[in-house]
Amino acid sequence: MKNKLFILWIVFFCSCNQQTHVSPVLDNMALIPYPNNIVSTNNSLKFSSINSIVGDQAVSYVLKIIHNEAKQLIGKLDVNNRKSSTSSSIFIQIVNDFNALSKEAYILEIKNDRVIIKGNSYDGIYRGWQTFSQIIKLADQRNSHYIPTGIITDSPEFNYRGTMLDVSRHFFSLSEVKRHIDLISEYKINYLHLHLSDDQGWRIEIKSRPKLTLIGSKTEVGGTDGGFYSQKEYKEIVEYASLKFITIVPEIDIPGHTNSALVSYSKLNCDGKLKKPYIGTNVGFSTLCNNEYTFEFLEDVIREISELTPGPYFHIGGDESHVTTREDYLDFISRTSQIVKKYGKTIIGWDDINIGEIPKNTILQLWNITQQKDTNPNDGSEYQNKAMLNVINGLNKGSKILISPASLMYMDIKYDSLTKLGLNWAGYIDVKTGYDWKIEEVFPEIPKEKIIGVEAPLWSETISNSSEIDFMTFPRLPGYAEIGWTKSSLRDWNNYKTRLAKHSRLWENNNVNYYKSHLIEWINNNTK
Ligand code: TNX
Repeated sequence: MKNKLFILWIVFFCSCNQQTHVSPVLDNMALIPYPNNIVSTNNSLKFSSINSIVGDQAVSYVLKIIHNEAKQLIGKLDVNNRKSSTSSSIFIQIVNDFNALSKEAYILEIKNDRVIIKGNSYDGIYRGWQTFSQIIKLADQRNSHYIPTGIITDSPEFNYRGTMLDVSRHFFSLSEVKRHIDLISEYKINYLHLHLSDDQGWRIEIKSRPKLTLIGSKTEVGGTDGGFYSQKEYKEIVEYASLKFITIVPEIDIPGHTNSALVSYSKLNCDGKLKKPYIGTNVGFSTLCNNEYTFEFLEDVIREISELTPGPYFHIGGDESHVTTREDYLDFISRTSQIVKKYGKTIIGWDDINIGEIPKNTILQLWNITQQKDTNPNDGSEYQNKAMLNVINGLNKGSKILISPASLMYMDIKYDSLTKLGLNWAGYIDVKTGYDWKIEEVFPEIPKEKIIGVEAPLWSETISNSSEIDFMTFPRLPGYAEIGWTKSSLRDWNNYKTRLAKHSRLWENNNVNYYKSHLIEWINNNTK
């Protein structure tokens, strides 16, 4: 009897002990995007015992960035310049000897007394840090000082995992853009495309063309005040994003979607007269005039923006130019492409630009897919919308493809018929529709090596503040981030939705206004 009691006591003691010390195994954590390889070692690390960040001179740039973030997450940390790991530290190291195709590849090793993050570049080390920081944020709140041990060896499926923010239909302030960068960065998004001009407003200072901001920036949809980023502010956005290893892609949409330029400079209009400002939401009614003045103008714009932009891409739009003649459109695409090339950037354009003379490495952004099938006018066969014909034509010209199908990836499309914000021209996109598809199944015609990645655009006809940006972005964005990062063979809706459910607590902690889709059994602070 005494023995039995003793055993019972041991069992009781161990289970109590487990409650305070043992966290879930590493491969069960609700990580998004899910890493491509996790080996759990079934121990735990008391992360509050970490008291320093260690690395040598070669990593000092990224070490400083990580230190700044880690202080907020873990608390005060010392920085030590050393070439090897010590206990109670996060050790970061550049290694050239692991076989990784991507500069974002990393190895994250969580031991019971230390953390080691390795990459072959700063980007990789930072991605490893992001995974570690998500593990801490997801750690069970009742057990918050412990996280599970193991080794994550990870690298992204696609090098481009982007989102787009339309700052033209509605203008968003510098702090709203920074907030958005913070939130998308949690999911390893690495490109932010800014739609800087459209009919309703011009949003970036061009020093040689001051009327663009004096006149063209003043309006936005609905008649409220617009705004613009000074060159200094734009640089601040670029810099802020770069600290999270996010590259800014600027877009100046031509030759259509240009009313805000046409209200600023009369010579851009073929009749020489200024247009009236536009605050509605129609598309396809404006065009630049195909004349020499316009090309001098475009050269000024492209030169100034390229000089402010360290990233490799310049987006020239090219969509829905319904009132530009085909001949003029072709001139616009070929001449503008040459200007972009002259300033050292690679062209991205909406898939419409495939018909133009485009340089070999041009990137076509596949967008025009709705949820209905179209009929091919040539032979009556069914095909999956105009965009597929555009993309196939572009592939034949040596283009690469950025995947942004409206019916699956547009974050301005309503979740369902009851969603107050958003549009529904491409159907409805609830969390499952947005996540539960595979690029190779939806677009079997596009060879994988021709796909640079994915981008989820957020158009802003109906969206005018941070809370509305959040609502359309979450919970869909994490799914797009995972489509871009995680091998499709490892992705599964049922598994994903249980992981996603645990992210609501992270959003609530940051006051993120997310759509509480009934497809997800949300786990939040109040139910903990
Ligand atoms: C189509 S996507 C557009 C935009 C609109 C969007 C609304 C694209 C290249 N053009 O001008 O804002 O639909 O969903």
